[in-house]
Amino acid sequence: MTAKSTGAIGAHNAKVMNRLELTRRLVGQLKRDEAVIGGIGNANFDLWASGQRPQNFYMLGSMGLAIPISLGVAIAQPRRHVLALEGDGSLLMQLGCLSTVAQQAPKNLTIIVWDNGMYQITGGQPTTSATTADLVGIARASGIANSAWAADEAEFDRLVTTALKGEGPSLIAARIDGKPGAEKIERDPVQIRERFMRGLGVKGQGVSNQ
Ligand SMILES: Cc1ncc(C[n+]2csc(CCOP(=O)(O)OP(=O)(O)O)c2C)c(N)n1
Repeated sequence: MTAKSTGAIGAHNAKVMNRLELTRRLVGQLKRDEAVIGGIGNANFDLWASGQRPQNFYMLGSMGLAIPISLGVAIAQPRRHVLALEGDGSLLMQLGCLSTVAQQAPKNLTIIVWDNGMYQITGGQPTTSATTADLVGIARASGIANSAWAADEAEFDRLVTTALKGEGPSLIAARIDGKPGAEKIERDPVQIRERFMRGLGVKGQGVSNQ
């Protein structure tokens, strides 16, 4: 049997959805100043296009850091719900973070994985999730028991609603189409950081500006 024929896509029956639509549905459920950390590229672009909340942070430059950053914020502010939005390629680059999340087990952390089966922004090279790797299976085996593929938009909404109740950590994976992110974000790291710190209420509380 070839690796391809055991492919992850055959391992689940999730509908192929659209990242911008799902991001908007997700943001529409946020009512309590939840922090949202967008991963590099398209995850960020669609988060930006869904409305620029001061509690949003947009990672620039390095793949795989939306979840580690979210874990830190979730530990620092346990009363605030924190969501990480990450692409499949970026998660695959930083898989160890899943077991760290499971070990630390913050109830207030939700991970959303946008699985388009490719490194889209650099030219559409296929990721292993297009064929052999099942990201939900990896998350469960890493210790995040509360991990699921969203079968369709309605189930995505339900999974988000449940996750926001704060019995996490949880991971929701969505298969998405190849539509590029809707808008480019402003690439101003200092402004992104300052706005986020103000949005989280930590600006001016002895946190270093360096
Ligand atoms: C550490 C690192 N390696 C490579 C890159 C180049 N790079 C930027 S985005 C990207 C692809 C990201 O893929 P994915 O997270 O699946 O998001 P998609 O582009 O498919 O939306 C790559 C390879 C980078 N920025 N950082």
